[in-house]
Amino acid sequence: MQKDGWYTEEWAGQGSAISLRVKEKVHDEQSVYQRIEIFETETFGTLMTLDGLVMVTDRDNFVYHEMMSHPALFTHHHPRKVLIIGGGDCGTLREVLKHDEVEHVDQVELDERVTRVSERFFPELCAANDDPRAHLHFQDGIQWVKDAKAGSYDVIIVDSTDPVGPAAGLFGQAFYADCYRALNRDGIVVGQSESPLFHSDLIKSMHEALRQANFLDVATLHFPQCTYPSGWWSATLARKDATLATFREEACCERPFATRYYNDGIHRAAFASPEFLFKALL
Ligand code: AG3
Repeated sequence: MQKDGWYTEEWAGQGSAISLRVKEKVHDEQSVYQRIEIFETETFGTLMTLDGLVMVTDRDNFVYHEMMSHPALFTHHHPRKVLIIGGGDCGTLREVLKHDEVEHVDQVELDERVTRVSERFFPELCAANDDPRAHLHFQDGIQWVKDAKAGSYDVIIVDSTDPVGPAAGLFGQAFYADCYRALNRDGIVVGQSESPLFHSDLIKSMHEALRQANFLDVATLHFPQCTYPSGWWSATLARKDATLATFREEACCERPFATRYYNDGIHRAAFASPEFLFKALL
């Protein structure tokens, strides 16, 4: 919602909202799937919303995109083949491609318009799109995983919108069972899992669904995301046949690329469970 120079996302049922002061709306279109709007804000750079919900701002997207990618990629012993479901703004893709071991990334986004609009308004997030390892597909991610060859991916990253509409299926057991099959022996799936404060029921149901899909270990990490509901966000990881408690610490400390949020200390700290969440997940 835009009113009196402010863009506001009201957080349904939570009696709270985020507002950003906007200079102007620079793009507005209705794609086949959703309304895509771009605003220039006063202090958060460019903002993209989908159906009125904040997806990306220039200023804080690095936290989300780094935490959706590096913890999983530094936990897997040798991530070569990566699948990104959603992720149309390409911020996650850019982080994944920072890893030299990664040989091939398939990104499967339902709405091609999100990527085309991002190429224009978030060129830095799309800077790696021409990398020969990156393969962009515009189709349904649920079907893609269903059709994927067994054992064909090392890491699957589900960079989705909230669990409503077409994204709802990305949080369910049937989809996780397909991910399990599509993953290699040591494979890891990671999905954005909403706010620990507002959506702990969802996080709990994801844990249950991932365990039912046979994953051996499931863990949730959390990080600040000041423009998403409650300002606090999470990602939930599941690993096929090993624990998520250890990661390639040396490789992480010696990474040859820059990060702005993620490092080894953040990796360890992000998995520490707040007491209420720990109890909710028992
Ligand atoms: N994916 C997470 C979006 C969820 C935000 N929810 C909300 N604003 N109500 C964003 C895509 C970033 N690549």
